[in-house]
Amino acid sequence: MLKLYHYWSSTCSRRVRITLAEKEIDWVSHHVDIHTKKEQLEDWYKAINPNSYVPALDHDGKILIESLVIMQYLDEVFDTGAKLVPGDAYERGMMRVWMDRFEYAVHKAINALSHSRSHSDKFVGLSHEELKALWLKVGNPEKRRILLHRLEHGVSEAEEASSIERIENVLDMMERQLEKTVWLCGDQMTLADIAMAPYPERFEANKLDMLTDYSKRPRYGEWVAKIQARPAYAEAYAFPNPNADKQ
Ligand SMILES: N[C@@H](CCC(=O)N[C@@H](CS)C(=O)NCC(=O)O)C(=O)O
Repeated sequence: MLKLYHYWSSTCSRRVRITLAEKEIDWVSHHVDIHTKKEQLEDWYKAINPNSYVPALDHDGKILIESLVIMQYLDEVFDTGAKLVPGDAYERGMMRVWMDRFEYAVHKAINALSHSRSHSDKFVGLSHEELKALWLKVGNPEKRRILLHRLEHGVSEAEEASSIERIENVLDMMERQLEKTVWLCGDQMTLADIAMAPYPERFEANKLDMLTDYSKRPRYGEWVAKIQARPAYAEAYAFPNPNADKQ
């Protein structure tokens, strides 16, 4: 059995759900409420993912973490649906270079930007001390340090500016690549494209106008429209917020 521990609106969960849909794989959902209940900080979940992050995959009792690793595992193990990893070793290498950029530049930067925008309601109703006690439970030491630092100092203007600069740098690289190829690694959509797929919607949600002005990067704009039009994207985004009626 294939069980995905995930959160409805998490970018990393959406990457994996798009992959599952593209590959037409059946899966069972275990929704982890990282927002209201903060289940990622509970011991039962830390036994699954010691970093206190979603997603995590349970394949017949074998646990795998890290969304980009899970996506590559799914493509390797399941011979169904689309083939999402290039057969050519160089293209496969480039796919991983793009995935690395999306993880270490885009994901980390949008995390800092979201913290001071759409995620701010996460912290309403909790005192400084209650939040500190929660963040001390975060499994990943780097994330724990960042959250404790943000609790005291917020996200500085300098950090916001450097986060935007890092994302713009990646979008510029995408623009140059997409002038030459239809998808990031050639004529076929690959996991590199899926790894980036959830972020344009995040840029919109966070009103980051400098990242959503497609007249500056028209090829990137076409890519966004193309990936968002895929049925697998719609399927991944259709996963409902189980707490919608309680919020
Ligand atoms: N490198 C990890 C990052 C996972 C990650 O950042 N997950 C976020 C949601 S997209 C999370 O679980 N955050 C927990 C929190 O906000 O406390 C991966 O790709 O799986």
